[in-house]
Amino acid sequence: MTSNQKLINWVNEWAELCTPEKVYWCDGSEEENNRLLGEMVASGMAVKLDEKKRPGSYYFQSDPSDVARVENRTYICSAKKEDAGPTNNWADPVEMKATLKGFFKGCMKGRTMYVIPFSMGPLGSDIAHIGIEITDSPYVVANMKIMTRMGKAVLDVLGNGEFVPCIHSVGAPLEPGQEDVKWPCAPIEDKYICHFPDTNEILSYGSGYGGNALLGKKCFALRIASNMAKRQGWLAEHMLIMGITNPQGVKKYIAAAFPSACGKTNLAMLVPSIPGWKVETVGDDIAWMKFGKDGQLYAINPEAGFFGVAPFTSMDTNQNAMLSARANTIFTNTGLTPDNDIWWEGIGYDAPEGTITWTNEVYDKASGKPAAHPNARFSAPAYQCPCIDKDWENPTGVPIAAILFGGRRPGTVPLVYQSFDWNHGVFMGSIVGSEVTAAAIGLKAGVRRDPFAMLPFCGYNMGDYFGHWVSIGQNAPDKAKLPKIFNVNWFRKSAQGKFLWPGYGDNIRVLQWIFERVAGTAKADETPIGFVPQLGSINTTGIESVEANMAELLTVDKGQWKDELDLVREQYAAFGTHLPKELANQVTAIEARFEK
Ligand code: SAT
Ligand code: MN
Repeated sequence: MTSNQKLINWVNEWAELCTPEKVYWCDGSEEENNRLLGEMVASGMAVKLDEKKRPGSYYFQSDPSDVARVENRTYICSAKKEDAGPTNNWADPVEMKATLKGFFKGCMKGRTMYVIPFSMGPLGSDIAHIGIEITDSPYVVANMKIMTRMGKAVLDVLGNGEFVPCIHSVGAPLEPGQEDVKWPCAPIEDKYICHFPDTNEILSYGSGYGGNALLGKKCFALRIASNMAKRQGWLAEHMLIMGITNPQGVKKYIAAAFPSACGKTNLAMLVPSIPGWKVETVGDDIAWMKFGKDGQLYAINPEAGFFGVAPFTSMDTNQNAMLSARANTIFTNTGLTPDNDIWWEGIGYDAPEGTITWTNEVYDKASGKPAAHPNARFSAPAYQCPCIDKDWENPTGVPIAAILFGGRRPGTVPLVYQSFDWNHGVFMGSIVGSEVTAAAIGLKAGVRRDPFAMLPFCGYNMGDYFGHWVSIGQNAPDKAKLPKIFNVNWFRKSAQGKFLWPGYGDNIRVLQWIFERVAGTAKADETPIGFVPQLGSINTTGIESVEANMAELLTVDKGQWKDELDLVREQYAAFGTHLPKELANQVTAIEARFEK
């Protein structure tokens, strides 16, 4: 299927080490997809869902130990430890390769080695990149078919060019006669998710779960791509991309980064609550951004599908996600109904009698055990999204007018504010975080910082990453055309602990203010932390009861910000000499503005 000798040699080398029963090159066809899914149904790995209710869709239950990304088993293997920085696990690349070769030796015994050529981004786009994933998991093949552009067409575009080598095994060789399990994987202490930024390689062993196994996503499109982007002067970000059209038909695109559990997928597919406004989705998770010839920053969504959290997704909370998953979708670790459909907590109706849980037991609400694992997922093709943007596959990308950051902050942070300039915006990205209660993750209560929502995904020293963002602003071909930067906070609470802002579809009102700031029309007050909406400048028509909350939603409190900046100093101290002075300066500048 290819004459790329480097690729052929590489596949042969790994086949020799992993000793699969056979090697199969994926062509990406429908026929192939149906055949593999059919084989998985026959072997008991998958359940075919009801063809009328959920056409072309399949259900999987993972091993109970293999349900999420494993951050403590995830490594950045740069030559120098310092280049991984204080926020990543580091391992020596030579030692780690030797360890992994031990694990990979014979690891595909009794299984097929699939070779998956895939493109992150529209085929042939200047912003796109090609990877080849080797895997022994047909589940990975079926998911890569949804989440990326994959198959023969990618090899044609690749020709004799360069690719990012991605090697994956579930780490469960089969001895002759040994019966396979439903979800093969290795025990936690044998799982390794390793990135070699100096050679752009990815080696993943022991897990079949999404972010650990679909190597195009977090491993390539964020951890390796962030390294490539730093070297080449572009941005690989954990951001949604959406188009917003106002009632006059003017359209602007924004990119936005949020830590998990802030409703990023919901925002990307928002149904506006005010008439005349329209939201369209380019991507819900990752943005690759490069300057175009016209000096604007353009973004593509490197993915081709949504790998969304199922629980609490419903026709009320996110109808566009529900409709995206109406067919041709893979569901993992949800509940399964007796009539072969899926069910999960918060889907909007009660579980039918006889629903099976993700651990394959009969669901009993009274037991307190959920039907769906909290991290149960749907893998749905993006083209099925009713609000998919017409330019979502445009190889040029879409021009980004604004960048948003946000987190869950019950106090301190106003509903929305705008940075004074690029570096101040980089500062805002660097202090992104969500408040956690002590109970939530067993840590001290406080703000869990997640800079740029990239904490588990930045493939190099986070301090240098901040510096890269500063340099993007410095080296912009036309500084006037840089996106404007904002921070939003849908989660501010009153002294009584009540949310002050309704959220969901009403978030369009905040997006309207942002849209109009970019257009130069919305009114703002200059505060020490940035431009905050003037009272009355956020559209509250139809939600008049919220007007009484607006002053509190927009408050910038000197005492709270003193505490915030103390915490930022603590956070910044970890980066030592890698912290750009431009960011340290922001802290003193804000303090000075408060004293004026
Ligand atoms: O867990 S995944 O990396 O597959 C998805 C996510 O974290 O957003
Ligand atoms: Mn994500």
